[in-house]
Amino acid sequence: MAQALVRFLASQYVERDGVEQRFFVGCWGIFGHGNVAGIGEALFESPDLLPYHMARNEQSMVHTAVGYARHKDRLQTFACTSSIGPGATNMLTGAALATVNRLPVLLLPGDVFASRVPDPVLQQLEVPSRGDVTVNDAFQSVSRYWDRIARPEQLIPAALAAMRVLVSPADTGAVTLALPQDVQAEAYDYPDEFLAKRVWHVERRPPDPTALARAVDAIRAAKRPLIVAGGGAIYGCASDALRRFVDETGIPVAETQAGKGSLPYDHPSALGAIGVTGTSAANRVAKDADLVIGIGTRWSDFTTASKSAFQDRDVRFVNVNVAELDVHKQGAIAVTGDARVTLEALAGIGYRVDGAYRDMCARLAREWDAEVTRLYTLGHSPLPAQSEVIGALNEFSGPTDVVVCAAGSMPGELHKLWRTRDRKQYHVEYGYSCMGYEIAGALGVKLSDPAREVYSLVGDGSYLMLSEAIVTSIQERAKLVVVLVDNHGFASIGALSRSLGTDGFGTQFRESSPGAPTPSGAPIRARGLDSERDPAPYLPIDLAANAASLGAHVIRADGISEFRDALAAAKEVERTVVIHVEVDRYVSVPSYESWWEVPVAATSEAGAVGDARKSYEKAKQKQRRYL
Ligand SMILES: Cc1ncc(C[n+]2csc(CCOP(=O)(O)OP(=O)(O)O)c2C)c(N)n1
Ligand SMILES: [Mg+2]
Repeated sequence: MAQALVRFLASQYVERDGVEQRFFVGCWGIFGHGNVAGIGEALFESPDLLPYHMARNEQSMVHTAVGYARHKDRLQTFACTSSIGPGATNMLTGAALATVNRLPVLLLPGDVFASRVPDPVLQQLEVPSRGDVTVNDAFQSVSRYWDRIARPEQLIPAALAAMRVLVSPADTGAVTLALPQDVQAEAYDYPDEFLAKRVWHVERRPPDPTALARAVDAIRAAKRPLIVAGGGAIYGCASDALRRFVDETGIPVAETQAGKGSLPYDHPSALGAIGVTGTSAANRVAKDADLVIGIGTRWSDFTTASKSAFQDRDVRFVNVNVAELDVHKQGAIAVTGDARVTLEALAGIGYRVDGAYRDMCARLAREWDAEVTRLYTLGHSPLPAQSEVIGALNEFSGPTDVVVCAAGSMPGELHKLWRTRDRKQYHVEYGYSCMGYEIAGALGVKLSDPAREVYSLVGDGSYLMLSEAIVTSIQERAKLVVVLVDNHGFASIGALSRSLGTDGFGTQFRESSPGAPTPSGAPIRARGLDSERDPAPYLPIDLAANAASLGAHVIRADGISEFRDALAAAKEVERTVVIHVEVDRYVSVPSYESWWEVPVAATSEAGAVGDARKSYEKAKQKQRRYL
């Protein structure tokens, strides 16, 4: 059965806009008893069908596959094979990330024996009340399609269903086919038609004319329209159509994390990031907009500033989206369709915003750009601010170089500050904002587009969580430039905690053991207390040495000028480089007229929590339902 599966996967092609390509470019894996003899034998026997890539962590290999798929606009991906038990469940986080971000990946966890003869097999979960449950059932909630192949012939409908979902722009995400280890090794006479080349045509679904007409009426009636471009605008390659539409109509454009890069940052209609991590320009325009046109966005709470971004009493929404799940959000006029085709259909509607509105948007965009320059050049000392690291990298990197990030304080700062010049330049995974995606995901980007320099921006916390992909990048000869921004802990959550009255509790990498004396002899007052008065020293972590031990070329940069030199030096190195730079954890980019709902304790002994609760209750009054 596994041999047939490998042949089937190698025979699947996608076609969009006349370009045909293989859908699966290879298979990542880590072997154990649950897959070594089945899928392992099939991959060993036919290396040309589906090239095998060895990973070191199952979560990480799914991130790599997903990073690849995102950079390829969802038209190509990898399969991922794991053993049973821990190897399988290690992929759960990767599966959730793929599904939340609507990115295709095929997961093939090994499973317990369908025969049940050797039960309980090594690593088998036993459920007293159910004979048919294994740990792989946990994938059901994080997969867009899930099946278990208990008989070899079941592979035929399951593999076809898997493909239907993986190539669907509306339904894609993680697909899981759990493969009982005995069934993998069984023989079955699969029909030739099942294994023959099959081309999946990815449609560009046009909008329904009556739905489009409703949208046009709403646009024509708008005085202060705003477009919010999301991931669908990028995956649908809608940038040119978007540019033509806004050149014609003068409608300003704000971008979500996944949609950043839809327009170059200096386009006259570009207002930059929107929402909690938005720019002053976009957030001010959002506040008064009377019509908001979402193009391929799923309206996360960050995009809507927890439903407080759009304050006009009568604001209405138009949603252009391939997914019905998204198209009806915000009580919108729903236009189900491909972003590019729909924008093209909106051309020539004879609408233009008035000059005063356009001038105001242009002024706000100029003011924002000046703020970016200020934050790029703060000159903070003795340690630089993170915004200066972002600025130096932005100015150094070429327009098609890619920046990859996922969690911590950097995604928000990048969303605000990164001057994007190419639609595939900005790769911040913020649907799941998963610590540990940064290096593994960057590896996927590099493999998908080796000509681009790929910069992985990773915090020290994320680095500690998952950095073994450095080893895999060296194995794959896929050079990454990892910018390791060290601030001795979870600066983002520390700042959030301070704003909620809990003093950064538990967010610094310091020695802590309540009551025990520190090496300096002073007692520690509280576990993980984040305060400059805290006597506990930072833990003696040398992440640069760690990176060197994994085989990376390491450069330690002390300050921004050395960081610039390091970037130049890194360009000349052929293998993965890690640039270690320390920043001041207390200097962060402020938020611009936005809010995010994080619930604050209604009762607390700590006075600061009470104050935070009052602010929280006040801010909540601005929340809208947009029904
Ligand atoms: C897997 C995972 N666990 C927890 C979180 C919650 N979280 C978000 S940011 C963060 C700290 C990240 O630390 P670091 O990478 O050093 O970045 P910094 O906040 O210092 O910029 C945590 C714990 C998360 N996003 N992902
Ligand atoms: Mg940190």
